Amino acid sequence: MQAPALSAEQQAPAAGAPKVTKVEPPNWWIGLTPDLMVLLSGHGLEVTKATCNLPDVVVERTEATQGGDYLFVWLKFGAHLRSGTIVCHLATNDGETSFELPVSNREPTARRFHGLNSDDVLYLIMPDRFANGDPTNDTPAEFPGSHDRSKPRSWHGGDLRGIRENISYLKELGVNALWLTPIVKNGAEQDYHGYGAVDLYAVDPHLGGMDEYKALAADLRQQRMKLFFDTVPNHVAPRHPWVAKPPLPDWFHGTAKNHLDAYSPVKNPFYGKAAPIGMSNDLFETIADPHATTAMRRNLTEGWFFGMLPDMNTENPTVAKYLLQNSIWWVESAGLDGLRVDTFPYVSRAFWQQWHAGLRRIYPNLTTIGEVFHPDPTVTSFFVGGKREWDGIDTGLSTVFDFPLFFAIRDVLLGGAPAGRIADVLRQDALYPHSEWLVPFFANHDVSRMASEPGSSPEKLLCAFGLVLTLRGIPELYYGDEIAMAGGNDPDNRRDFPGGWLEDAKNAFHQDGRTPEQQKIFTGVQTLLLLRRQHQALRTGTLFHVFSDHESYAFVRKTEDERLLVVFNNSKRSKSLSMLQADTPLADVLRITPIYGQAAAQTNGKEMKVDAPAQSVSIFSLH
Ligand SMILES: [Ca+2]
Ligand SMILES: [Ca+2]
Repeated sequence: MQAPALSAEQQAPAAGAPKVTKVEPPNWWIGLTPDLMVLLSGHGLEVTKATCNLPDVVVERTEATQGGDYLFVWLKFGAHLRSGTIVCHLATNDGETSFELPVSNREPTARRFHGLNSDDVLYLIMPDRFANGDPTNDTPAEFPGSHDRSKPRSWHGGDLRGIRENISYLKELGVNALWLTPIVKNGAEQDYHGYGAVDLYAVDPHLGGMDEYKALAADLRQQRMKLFFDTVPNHVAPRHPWVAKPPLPDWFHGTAKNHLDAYSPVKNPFYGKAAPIGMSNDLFETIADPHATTAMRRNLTEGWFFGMLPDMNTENPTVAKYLLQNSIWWVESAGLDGLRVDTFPYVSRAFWQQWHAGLRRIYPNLTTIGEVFHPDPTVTSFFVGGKREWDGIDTGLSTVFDFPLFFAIRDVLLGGAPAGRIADVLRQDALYPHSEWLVPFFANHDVSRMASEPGSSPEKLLCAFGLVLTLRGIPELYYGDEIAMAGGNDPDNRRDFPGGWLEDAKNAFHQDGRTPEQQKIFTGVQTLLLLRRQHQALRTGTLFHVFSDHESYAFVRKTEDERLLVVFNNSKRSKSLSMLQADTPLADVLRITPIYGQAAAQTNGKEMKVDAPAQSVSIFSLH
C-alpha cells in the first residue's frame, strides 16, 4: 500500500522556515490612519516578497532585523478598504508564512474621546489594590507565585471587574473620571503597580483581559463617566523581551550592559535652592534652562530611570512610530478621554511634539496630563503645550499635575509653612496657557498618605480636600483618601481598599461598613463634590485672592451669576479675619450665606468679618 502524501503541516519545516509569533498592533481601524507599521516577531522572517490579499492594502516596504526574528512591514491603505481580515503572505528563501490583521470600522465617536475640563473630577485607582471582582485571575498560569495578599509588593488580586462592580460607589462619592495606573501586561511578582511593561499590546492577566477593559470603558460611558489610560513611553521593564533582543540595534538608549542613569549628574544646589520635601533629585530645570549644556541634560532624557528601566530611543523615527501607534490603539480600543503621561521630562520634547500631533490629528479633544514631579511652576509650565519655548518646541501636552500646589498644600498643612504659599503658587498661573486645566491634588500613589503624615489629623485631611476641590482646575483624588486610608511611603500607600475582597472583615464601599471617623471624611468629601457640581463658580469661576497671612488664605470664585467665598484657616485656634470689600469681588456684598463648614461671617457693607474654626475650610455664597 502506498504511503499517503504528507500535508504541508506534516512536512518537517526547513531549517529557518519563517514563522510569525506576534503581530503588533494586533488589529486596526478603517480610516484612522493612511498607513500602518506592523512589527512582526518570530523566526526566519527575512522575506523576499510580501503581499496582502486586498487591493486596498499595499506593502510599501519591509525590513527584517535580528537575523529574521523581527520584520517591520509598512502598509499603505487605500480609500476603499472594508472591514475584514487582511492576510499578508510572506515568502523567504526557506519557505512561506502569513500573518493576519483584522481591520474594522470605528465605533461611533459621539460619546468617546471627550477630554476633560473643570467640570470633571479625576479619581486615581491602582487596580490591583481596589477590589477583587474575579478571584479566578488572581494567579494567572503564566505567573505562578505572583499573588500574595500578605506581601506589600505582590499582586493582591484587585482587577478591572472589581472596579466595574464599584462604579456605584464612585457615583455616590461624586467623582466622574477614572485614572487607572497602567493596565498593560507586567506579570512579574513585584510589578503589581503596572509600570514594568513586558507587552504594550496586552492587558495584564491579573487584571482581566482586553474584553474586561473594554467592558469597563463601556460601563463608564453608560454612566457618563470618563476614562484615562496611564501611558509610559519613556521605558519598559528590564524583563521585556526587547531588552535581550531589541527589534533595532538602537531601539533603546544604550543596552542592558551599557547605559546612562537618568539620575542627573547635576545636583540640586546647582541653582542655589534648598530641596523642598519629597523633591526629586533629577534636575528638570536643566531641560527648561536655555543656558544648560547637553552634558547637564543627556542623562535625564537618555538615561535609564532608577538606573534600571530600559529607556526607549524616542529619537529613532521607527520607535516613535511604534509608540504613537500604540497610544492610538489604546485610545481607539477603549474610547478613552485622555492619557496620563508618566515621567514626562525624561522623554525628548521633540518626541512629545510629534506624538501629540499624531494623536490630535485623530482626537482633537483628547486630554493629556503630564507627570512633572517638581515644586516650581516655572519648571512644570515649561513642559505644557500650547506655546513654543526657547527650543522652538510646543510639546502639545494639554496640562500637568499641579505638583507646585501639592508641595504647597502639604508644606502648609503639615510643615507649618505660611498659608500664603498657596497664593504664591497661584500667582504664577499665567505661565500656563490653560491654568483652568491644571490638575490640583494632595495625594497620589507615589507619596505617603496624608492621613499618615506626622502631624496630620482628620481636620487637616478635610482641609486638603476642601482646597483641592475649590481652587481652579480639574481636581485629582487618590482612592481611599475619602475614608482616610493610612499608609507610609510606597508600597504602604497602596493598601487594599477595605471591602474590595470577599474575605475582608469590613466593607467601606458601604456606609454600614465605615467607622464613624471614615464616614465623617466620606461625608465631607461627598458634600464638597456635590457643591462643586451645584455651583458653576467652583468649577469655572475666576479666582481672586482676598486675604492671606501666615495661618489663613481666603479667595473668591466668581462667574457672571455667582460669587463664592472660600476661607481656609490653618491655625490650631479659631480665628477672626477682616477683609475690606472695596475694589475686590466682595464689593457690594450685603448678604453672606454659609454653604459649607462651620464658619460665621457678617458684613457692614464695607468690611467683611469671618470667624473661622480651627483648621477648617468654609464656603459662603455672596449676594
Ligand atoms: Ca482578581
Ligand atoms: Ca528617556
